Amino acid sequence: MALTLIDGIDRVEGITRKEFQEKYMIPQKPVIIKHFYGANSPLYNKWGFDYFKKELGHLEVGVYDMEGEKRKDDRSYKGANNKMKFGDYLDMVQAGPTSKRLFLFNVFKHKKELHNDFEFPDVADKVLKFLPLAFFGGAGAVTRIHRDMDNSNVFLTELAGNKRVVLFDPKYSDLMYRYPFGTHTSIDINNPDYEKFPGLDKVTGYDCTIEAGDTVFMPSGWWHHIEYRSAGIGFSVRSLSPNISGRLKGFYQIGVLTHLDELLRMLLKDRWFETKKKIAHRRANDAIAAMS
Ligand SMILES: O=C(O)CCC(=O)C(=O)O
Repeated sequence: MALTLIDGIDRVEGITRKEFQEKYMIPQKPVIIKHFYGANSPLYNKWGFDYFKKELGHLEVGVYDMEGEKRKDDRSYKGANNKMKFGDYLDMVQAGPTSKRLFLFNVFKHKKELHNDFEFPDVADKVLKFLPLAFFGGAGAVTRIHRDMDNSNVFLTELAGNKRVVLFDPKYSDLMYRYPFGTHTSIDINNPDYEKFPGLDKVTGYDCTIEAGDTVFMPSGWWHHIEYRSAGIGFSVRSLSPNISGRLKGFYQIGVLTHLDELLRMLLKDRWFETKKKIAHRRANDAIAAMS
């Protein structure tokens, strides 16, 4: 039986600050905004595969491929296991399906002028304009389900191609078997194992597709799973959580919890992962019991 996913995310265009704050930021509700940066923005008209190939194609990048890798269900993948020229990588993703993804490659560091190509619309406060991120992937690539460690709101814009985005409210974290000390889970949203993870039966997510020109607003702490339907380029800007406790949680997760997790993994090895699994299951069982 498939997970309960609904197609209920609002789609808007030309939203004002007041409307965005009232309907989406304050209630922390996802929304898809068409041409968020203005239809004439260079983001939509200049940034694309050809542009990046021409400007940055010569650089060597670290490409990540999950195949053959030991799964690290309870944490982020921090390293890239293949090196290649950025231009060759872009040719490869355009040529056909590939699970190879490029992340942690900072195009803005190599081409500072890119910062001048976008003006973040005045819809949110505490926008981390200095920290834009770019994501590249081929058809079939998957960004496995996670929440962002810094607990920020994310404005993820598709610049080329299209991708499936599945979102879950953070209120379901326990029922989704979130590992403690982190922002990951072992659940597979396309093949839910209800015997192992019975809490999934009580979870409802949002399922949508974003096309080139769409920005999905993923509120602070929302779980996201992303599937590249075609070769794609994504761009994201973040803003701090609208409430102080959300911001503190982000700082705590990045500044304390993640380091403690590394330390305990080093000291206890596999026993640490087993302990985390037990805690995740205990929390899920408590959440299920509280609902019945
Ligand atoms: O588009 C992607 O590949 C990943 C985006 C993402 O996970 C994020 O913006 O937090």
